[in-house]
Amino acid sequence: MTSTPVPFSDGCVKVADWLAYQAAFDIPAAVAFNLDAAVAFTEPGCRGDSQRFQPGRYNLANLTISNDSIRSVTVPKGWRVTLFEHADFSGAQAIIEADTGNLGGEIDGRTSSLIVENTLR
Ligand SMILES: [Ca+2]
Repeated sequence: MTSTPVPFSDGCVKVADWLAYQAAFDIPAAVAFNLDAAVAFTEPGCRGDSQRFQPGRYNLANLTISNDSIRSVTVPKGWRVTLFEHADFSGAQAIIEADTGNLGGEIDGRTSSLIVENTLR
C-alpha cells in the first residue's frame, strides 16, 4: 500500500470512512468511538477534551467538559443533538444531525446544556 487513507473529513471521523479504515488496518471495533455515542469536543475538528453522550438530557451539572467549551460534535447516524446556549435547556439552540467539525454561529463555544436523541428508536 502506497498511501494511508485518512479517516478525517472536516477533522471529524466519518462513519463510512472509519469503517473502511478500520477494515484496512484491522483495528478493533471498540476503537470506533463515535458509533454508539454522540461525542462533543472542546476544539474544532473534533479535537481537544471530549465527552461521550448516550441519548438523554444533560444539564450543566452533567457536563464533565467545561461549560461554554463545545466547538465540534460527532453524531451517530439517525441521532440528533440539540445544543442550548444556557443551562436548563434555554437560550439559543442548534440542532446537529451529522458530524460537525466546526459549530460556528452563536452556539459555538457557548453550550451549557444539551439533549441527545436516537431518532431511530
Ligand atoms: Ca452558555
